[in-house]
Amino acid sequence: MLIKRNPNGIDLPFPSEITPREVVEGRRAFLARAAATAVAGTSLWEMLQREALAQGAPAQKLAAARNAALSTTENPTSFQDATHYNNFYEFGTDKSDPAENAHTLRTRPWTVQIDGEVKKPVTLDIDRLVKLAPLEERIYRLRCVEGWSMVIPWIGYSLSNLIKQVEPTGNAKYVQFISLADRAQMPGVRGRVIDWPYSEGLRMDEAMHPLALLTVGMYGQVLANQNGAPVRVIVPWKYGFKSAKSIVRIRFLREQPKTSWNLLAPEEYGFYSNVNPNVDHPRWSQATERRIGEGGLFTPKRKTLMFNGYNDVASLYTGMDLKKFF
Ligand SMILES: Nc1nc2c(c(=O)[nH]1)N[C@H]1C(S)=C(S)[C@@H](COP(=O)(O)O)O[C@H]1N2
Ligand SMILES: [Mo]
Repeated sequence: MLIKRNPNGIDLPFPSEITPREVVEGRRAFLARAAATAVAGTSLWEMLQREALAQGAPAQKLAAARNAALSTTENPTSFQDATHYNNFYEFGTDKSDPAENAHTLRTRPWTVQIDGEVKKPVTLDIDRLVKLAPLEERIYRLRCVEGWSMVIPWIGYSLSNLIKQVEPTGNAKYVQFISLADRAQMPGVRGRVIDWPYSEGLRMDEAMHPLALLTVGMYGQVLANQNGAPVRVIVPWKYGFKSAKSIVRIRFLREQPKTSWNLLAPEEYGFYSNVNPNVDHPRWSQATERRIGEGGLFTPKRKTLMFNGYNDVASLYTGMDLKKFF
């Protein structure tokens, strides 16, 4: 079994580089889970194997130059929070489910099929996709429609780099992102929460905006499985659910694609879903947000900013009624 070297020969961090605090917290969590599953009848051997897969194997480092111009100077959320408070329904609906279950996701081999209204359709191997353009680190705010936010140092390149390579035809008006939906690897897909596969989409000009990030890493490493490995999009001016994880297909379309949350509750989740403090969700306000990791229940909430603070994108929507096209 490979422990310190991956097949590409890139050096991996040694266990000694893991901070004692993480080790202590990890061990405490492990013991708690061990106690819980011992009751459920799982053998200790099985537990240890699962644990090794989940966190024992050190993550592969990924080098990227910081794009300061496109990065917020706010303090990043801790790696622990960013990898243990997740929405990834393919692995369960609780915030802690993805961290616990996503170790079964196999991210190699992996291909992304790119087709539809393009002159050069291609099925790209993930290792080629990663090298298509220079990787950048961008520290973005991520605002979930549920009312919380994080600040995450993502690694990737502008999605426009990939789009230009496949040469969209004049008919390409929308881009659809389709996530993996494999019952064998994803326990959540065995349930009917969503009409799988998870699907999201952008208008072509939104997808071409430099801020739209094709994302392959975070915190100087490859993406954690629970954050959408091996490749996802990050669209920082939109609610988090627009940023599809573990993408296997990108389609260029004439018509607006059907998207998962919009199909499930069209009056609650619009196709655009730009972060907008002036348009409330039918069941709650969107005016404020809670920054994950920031104090407790009594810490005042932050004001949510129009377009999540990414005012550059406003020109994409001139003349549009953003209350109607929410
Ligand atoms: N395939 C897929 N992508 C998804 C989701 C999901 O359930 N499945 N959840 C979305 C939601 S609601 C949010 S807020 C972000 C969370 O990303 P993070 O866990 O990396 O912070 O992923 C989005 N992408
Ligand atoms: Mo979300």
